[in-house]
Amino acid sequence: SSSFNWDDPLLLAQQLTEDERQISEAARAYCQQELQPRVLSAYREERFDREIMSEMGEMGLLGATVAEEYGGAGLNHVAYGLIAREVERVDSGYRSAMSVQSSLVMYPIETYGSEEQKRKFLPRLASGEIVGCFGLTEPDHGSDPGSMITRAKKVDGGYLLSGQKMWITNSPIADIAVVWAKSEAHEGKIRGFIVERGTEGFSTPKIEGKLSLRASITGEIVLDEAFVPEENLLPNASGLAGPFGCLNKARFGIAWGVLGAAEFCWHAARQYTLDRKQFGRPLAANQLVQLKLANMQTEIALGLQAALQVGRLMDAGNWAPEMVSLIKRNNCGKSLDIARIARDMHGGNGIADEFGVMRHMVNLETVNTYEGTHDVHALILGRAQTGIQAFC
Ligand code: TGC
Ligand code: FAD
Repeated sequence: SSSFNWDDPLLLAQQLTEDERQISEAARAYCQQELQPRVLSAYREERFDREIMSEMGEMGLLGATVAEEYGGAGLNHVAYGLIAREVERVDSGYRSAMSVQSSLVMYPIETYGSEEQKRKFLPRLASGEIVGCFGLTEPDHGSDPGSMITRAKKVDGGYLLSGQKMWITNSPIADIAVVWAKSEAHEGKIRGFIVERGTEGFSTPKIEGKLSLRASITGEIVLDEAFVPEENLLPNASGLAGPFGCLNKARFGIAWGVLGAAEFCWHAARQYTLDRKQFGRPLAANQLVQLKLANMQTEIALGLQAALQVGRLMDAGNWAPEMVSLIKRNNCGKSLDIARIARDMHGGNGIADEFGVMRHMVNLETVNTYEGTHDVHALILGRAQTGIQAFC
């Protein structure tokens, strides 16, 4: 038998390759040294520091799975998940910035793009020289993106895009936007378009007043007959399968990322209840407190094993989107519960931003909602086992 590691109870680290461990450690060092010190003021001031994208690019954290010939790191899915976990241990908003660039902008360009598009955009996205965003959600079409109203009209040399996208991570600072629209020239099918900053009729107003994910910048995309040249149409994606292909990757990263946030909250609650004394002894001496810590440890350990298994299956090409729904839903819901309980265990201090637990808690409200809400993923899993589509 071997000894029990309270913070790695099922020996996740031993199940990783040497390369994966090194990537995880390098990501953790960067995140703890460079991101953690910034997050408190960024959150208070509702600010995203643009240079973080360039730093992440330099560290090789953008487009981790994208091929090296296009500036990516050429890593496997497990390594991408480990990076997401380290970034989100600091803040879900920083992980959002990384996920969108990697899974929702670089991935579709690499997978659905022309050779020219890959050469033109991917290396600069990988280095963080340019920032991208992903426009699927609309003000009146969130869980049901198939009903979108944004349209592409064919004109000489390209398309005119009209419509509005809502709740778009990074849009106000984006140099390019991957926008999904119904194209009249393609039988009304959903197609992907790369819209470049500076295009007339393209604007990205910032959404103010978020009580969650405040260290991430979010905005709209407004398209008023914005001209997109033919060469900026993604040639190899048609229908909802285009954007969903990207979402599979981003949701997988989220399933790892949220557990980083949950680990932060669990470790903080453990240390706090060991240090804090009430009734003459540490809070951690109470059975109720130990029960909460045991539940956190268990859910995180199981969630990580599930994420690792799906990552290994993705790397082997033997996976299904429903597996991703299962871990995205479970790990987000469990992490949100863990953050709420950790907040409670900190008593009054739990509401102070210096302690970080309530920031994670309110961030996880968003993460539980975006990329398919907790309930939408239940409906996807319900459909897969009953054959009955319950959401429409
Ligand atoms: P449905 O009939 O299920 O499918 C339509 C077509 O799409 C294909 N498809 C998929 N392909 C690949 N992967 C998947 N996961 C897929 N899911 C569906 C499907 O095969 C079909 O293809 P085809 O060729 O037969 O047409 O479509 P539906 O309209 O009934 O879908 C319903 C539902 C609920 C499953 C879906 O709409 C859904 O997942 N809704 C949630 C929306 C969502 O996740 N939005 C995310 C916006 S992006 C975002 O939140 C970024 S936040 C980033 C950050 O800051 O980190
Ligand atoms: P709705 O779809 O209106 O859902 C509201 C409620 O109804 C939810 O509880 C939902 O589960 C429930 N519901 C919906 N349909 C059903 C049903 N059939 N049965 C039972 N319950 C149902 N989108 C992008 O495209 N790009 C981005 O970069 C992006 N970033 C985001 C960043 C932030 C900070 C936020 C908050 C959102 C972001 N989103 C982004 C949008 C996100 O994906 C949507 O908010 C999400 O898909 C839910 O859509 P909705 O907000 O319209 O909610």
